Parts: sequence; C-alpha cells; structure tokens
Amino acid sequence: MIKIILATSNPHKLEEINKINTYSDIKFEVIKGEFNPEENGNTFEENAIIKAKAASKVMKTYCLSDDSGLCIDVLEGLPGIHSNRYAPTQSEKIEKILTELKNVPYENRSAHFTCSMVLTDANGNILNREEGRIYGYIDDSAKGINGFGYDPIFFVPEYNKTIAELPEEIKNKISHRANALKPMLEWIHNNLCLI
Ligand code: ITT
Repeated sequence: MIKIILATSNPHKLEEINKINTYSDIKFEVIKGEFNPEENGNTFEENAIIKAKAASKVMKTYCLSDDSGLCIDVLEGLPGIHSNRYAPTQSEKIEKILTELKNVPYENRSAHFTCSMVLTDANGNILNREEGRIYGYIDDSAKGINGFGYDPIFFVPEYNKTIAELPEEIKNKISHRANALKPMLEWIHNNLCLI
C-alpha cells in the first residue's frame, strides 16, 4: 500500500479525488498545517509543480498536486490560471463571467476546465504529470447546488445540465479531475505499488 499526500488546501478537491480513486492499494492523506505556496507559474502545470514540490519539501514523502481552472474561449482562455483570484467571492466570480458573456450567443460560449496533476517523490523530483479536460459551454445563469467553484455555470451538452445539477457520481466520471486522475492512478499503481 502506498500513501500519498494531497498538496491542496481545497477540501472539495480532496473529496472528489478520494471518490474517484478506487485502488485499495493507494491511500491519499491530507497535508498537515497551513498550505499556501505562492502560485506564480504561467501555466496550470507550472503551478501544479510549485505545489507538489512545496508539499514534498515539508512532508518528505510522495505528494500529488492539482491545479485547475476554467478557460473560456471568447475571453481568450480567462479566467484560466487566475480562476481562484478572478473576483473576491465565488458568487462574484460567477457574476463577473455572466456579465462579461451577457450578449454572447450560446454557440460562442464554449469553454473547458483543465486539471493539471503532478506527482513528486520525497525529494521533490517529478515522477509523473497528467492533464485532464472537460469541454462544455457557459450557461446564461447559475444552476444547481452540487460540486463547487464554477460548476453552476458550466453546461455539459451530453447531459443537458450544468455540472452542479449532475449527481457527484457523474461529475467524478467525466470531469477534468477524473480525466487527469485516472491515468495518474494507473501510473502510481503500476510503478509504485507493484515494487
Ligand atoms: P489549491 O491550490 O490549494 O489546490 P485552489 O482552490 O486554490 O486550491 P486552484 O489554484 O487550482 O485551487 O484554483 C482553481 C479554482 O478553479 C478553484 O478555486 C475553483 O474556483 C475553480 N475550480 C477548480 N476545479 C473546479 C471544479 O472541479 N469545478 C468548478 N470549479 C473548479
């Protein structure tokens, strides 16, 4: 069995990652103490590297980070890596986007979530990196109460619902996080568990 520290202070990510993980030989643990490294990278992957290395430095063991965000095509990829700082509160972030897209027709409201995951060892060396995405559209109002962050405005055409209207089991099958975590789990299982 292998224990891996999750390099995040976001409890929603922790919960989703634990639900997506079905390997009984991989256990994720919460990082101890306050965890808030400066995320000054230019890409999701750079920020994921910063977080995984910072966690390994403190915890001296395997660490997995998750850097995610919403990229809206008509806003040239914004909020992107600025997803967490786009406005002071989550409802203000959502309002800001709905205002920016006010007169934009549905077909031009395409967007995706990206999730970049990086796994480091006890010395902070990068062992593996994966990226996952989910594609959809920005709805014209917030709908649903499940998930977190921008889920209430992210419309998934295949289900005709926002992510926040979908049961968590569905989000955890189709999300950017699931699409990054599944190959990461397989890599961990094949490379760290079978030794
Ligand atoms: P850590 O850095 O501690 O992991 P964080 O919340 O600051 O936590 P990010 O830097 O990756 O994480 O910020 C991403 C923001 O993007 C997050 O605060 C949400 O607003 C949004 N986000 C990320 N994943 C999401 C998801 O699955 N659904 C909706 N919004 C999401």
